[in-house]
Amino acid sequence: MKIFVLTGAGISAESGISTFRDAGGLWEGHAIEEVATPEGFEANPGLVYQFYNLRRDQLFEVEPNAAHRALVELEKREGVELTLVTQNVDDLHERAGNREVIHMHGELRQAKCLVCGKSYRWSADLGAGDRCENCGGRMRPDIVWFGEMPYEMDLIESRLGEADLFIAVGTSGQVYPAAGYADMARRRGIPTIEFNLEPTDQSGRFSESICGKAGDTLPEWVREFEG
Ligand code: BV8
Ligand code: ZN
Repeated sequence: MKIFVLTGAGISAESGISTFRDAGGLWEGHAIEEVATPEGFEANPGLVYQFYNLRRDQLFEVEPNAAHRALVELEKREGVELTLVTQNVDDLHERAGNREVIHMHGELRQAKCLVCGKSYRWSADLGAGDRCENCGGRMRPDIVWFGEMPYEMDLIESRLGEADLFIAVGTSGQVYPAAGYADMARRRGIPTIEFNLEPTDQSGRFSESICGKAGDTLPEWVREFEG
């Protein structure tokens, strides 16, 4: 059975990483859309470097939670082929043990060159003084900002086209193209289940909403899952 899972900030909430909605879409008084954009970076690179440095530092203080671990358990189930796509830029799915994690919005632990685009594993702070080993260009967080093309869209859409079941965990479904994946699954006629504190459904995109904290609801669902 091919299962397509899309996760958002809510799956990392119980690990202590605040979601975008909790922050009221603000960070240090700046709208996320202002900070997480190429224009915001050009206008105030120091602010944007700091925004991501603080979030990268937090990765050393948090652990995967029961919801992350439930997705590892699901991946191991006999007969399950799991595609895990995350909007999150943290590394908690990898640290929980999922084999393949598709980071459609990039990763805090990566940085890329503004000139040649080469991406590097990056766990330290990133700043204006850092240079690409390949071409000497300035570096930016390897994060997909608003207005930029998400990563792996072709792979994501081909996996979505083969899925027998679509699951969304901890996402408010407001950011596209990710938010459109549930609609695409629904149009294909496969079951679509969301795990969230509250139903986010605006347009009948989910056949089932399982409400509660993902750290409680997802492990229970996986335990009862019979494939
Ligand atoms: C694109 C990286 C073109 C950054 C992110 C005007 C100009 C330009 C673009 C647009 C525009 N208008 C619209 C757009 C499109 C735009 C968009 O959708 N904007 C929205 C605001 C309307 N999208 C883009 O720009 C995308 N690119 O369109 O390029 C294109 C497209 C296709 C093909 C060719 C070209 C790029 C979007 C990516 C932006 N980068 N992240 C960073 O992280 O700093 S998005 C960022 O916000 C996150 O990655 C995440 O994806 C999103 C927040 O969403 P969620 O993960 O859902 O988090 P949220 O806090 O919202 O919700 C948490 C949920 O969890 C809640 O529902 C809550 O109830 C629940 N929850 C909380 N606790 C728990 C829980 N659930 C269960 N258990 C719990 N314990
Ligand atoms: Zn370079």
